[in-house]
Amino acid sequence: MVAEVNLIQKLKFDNLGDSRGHLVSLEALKNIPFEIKRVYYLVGTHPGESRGFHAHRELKQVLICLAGQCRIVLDDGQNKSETILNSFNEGILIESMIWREMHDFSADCVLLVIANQHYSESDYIRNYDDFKRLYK
Ligand code: T46
Repeated sequence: MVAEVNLIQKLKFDNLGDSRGHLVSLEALKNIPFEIKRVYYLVGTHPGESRGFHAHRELKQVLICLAGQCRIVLDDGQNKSETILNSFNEGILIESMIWREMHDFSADCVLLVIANQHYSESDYIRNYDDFKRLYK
């Protein structure tokens, strides 16, 4: 029997907050395991809309749900794993060549994404059959 691979790489960030509230600090090559070249965020995703449905050839990213929640599905071509992101001090690392889908966004979801590369459309693999072919 082949062991199931868990593709979810969780990152836990220290909460440096105090009686005034929370504070989380993200630093390249410290609690973010790469040099940071880009930060973007997804807000106001409409209920019932899913996002993603692509892989990246080189890009690595960390996803953190600052508010609300969403469900992330990762697929390496052989294994599928999923997790709910719903904590401002927990993230997941997505390595390159992982197919990702984002589902079930709550109306208040704020999804922060930290990336190790600038935006490049040529880094995207947006067709699942192409992804499977490249994976082999
Ligand atoms: C990912 C998941 C988690 C840019 O011009 N610059 C950017 O930095 C990004 C991220 C996107 N775009 C453009 C490309 C598209 O025309 O914005 C448009 C929407 O992007 P996309 O449909 O790829 O968005 P999602 O939410 O499906 O995926 C995004 C990221 O693109 C992707 O890298 O891993 O979030």
